[in-house]
Amino acid sequence: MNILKQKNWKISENKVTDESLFKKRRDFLKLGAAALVSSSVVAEKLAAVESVKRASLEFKKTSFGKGLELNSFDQASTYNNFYEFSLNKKDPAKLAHTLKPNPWEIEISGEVEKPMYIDLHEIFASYPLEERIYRFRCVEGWSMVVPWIGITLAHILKKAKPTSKAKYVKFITELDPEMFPDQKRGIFGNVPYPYVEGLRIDEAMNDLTFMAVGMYGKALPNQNGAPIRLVVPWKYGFKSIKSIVSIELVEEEPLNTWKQINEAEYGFYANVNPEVDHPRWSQAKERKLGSFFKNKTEMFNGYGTEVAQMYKGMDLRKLY
Ligand SMILES: Nc1nc2c(c(=O)[nH]1)N[C@H]1C(S)=C(S)[C@@H](COP(=O)(O)O)O[C@H]1N2
Ligand SMILES: [Mo]
Repeated sequence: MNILKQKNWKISENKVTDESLFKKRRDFLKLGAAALVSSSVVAEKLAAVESVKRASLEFKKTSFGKGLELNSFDQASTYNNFYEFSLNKKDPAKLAHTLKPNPWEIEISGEVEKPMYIDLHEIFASYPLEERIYRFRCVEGWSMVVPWIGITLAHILKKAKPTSKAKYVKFITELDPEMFPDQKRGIFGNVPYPYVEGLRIDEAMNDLTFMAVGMYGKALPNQNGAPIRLVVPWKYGFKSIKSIVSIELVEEEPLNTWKQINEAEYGFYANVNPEVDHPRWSQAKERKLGSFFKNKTEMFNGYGTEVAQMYKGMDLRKLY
């Protein structure tokens, strides 16, 4: 996404890149590789090694997304928005080895009868994982089709028993500058961290709302939000927050990061809508990764049957 409020010098990533490549070189040497030609070769080899290491998952197939043509694993795992690493979409795949997804806990707090910490292993052990093939649409105008593996968010929330005051759900990404190089830069970073997102409680409980722990048959690559990230397929991609450590049930609408950065351009709801243009570009069409032609954007990204009733009576031009 474009960050208008920032000057170009803030976007320079040289320092971060150098540091990360240095560490990567060390890691790679630990793996027993010799004769390194250049740091970019190291980065690429390391990324390859990491993708081989991803754990295979057991899951059941579902009918979600039947008939859609999948994007390749390569496309989905090398073209990423993950600002905690970089603004450049090719970089997270090379830099995300600093993210340590194990061990990992999610805190569930706020308006719940049973506040708790859930260990990621519990999620793997206590729920049957399912695969859901969803369309995914970034607000920037690109899209993809991904086979996610995970469980519904409703499964997790019900465990903590939301009270009647729980009107919204607030999600927070891990804050750890050792894992996320852009967080080291504090207020000079690209985004105010930690990254925050939110959903209305009925959106959070909708059966489409998914917590992914894997994709393409295996655990999530770090750059796609390991070990656990949200996937809300009828909303623009920035709602699908990565590497979540906190889920808080709250009474008031939480201020999500992109709305905080630029409210005129990014709202709370962020439902995919071909009729509401971004102030700087049209949303009428989109380009699927890897395709030459553009397609028409679908209202609610094609999920209107499942979600349109939640927005009855709302002015979706104002509540964008
Ligand atoms: N924590 C965090 N979550 C994030 C982002 C981010 O920068 N940080 N980018 C968002 C945006 S803009 C998009 S399009 C998707 C990209 O997910 P992908 O890399 O798996 O395609 O992640 C979303 N979640
Ligand atoms: Mo995005």
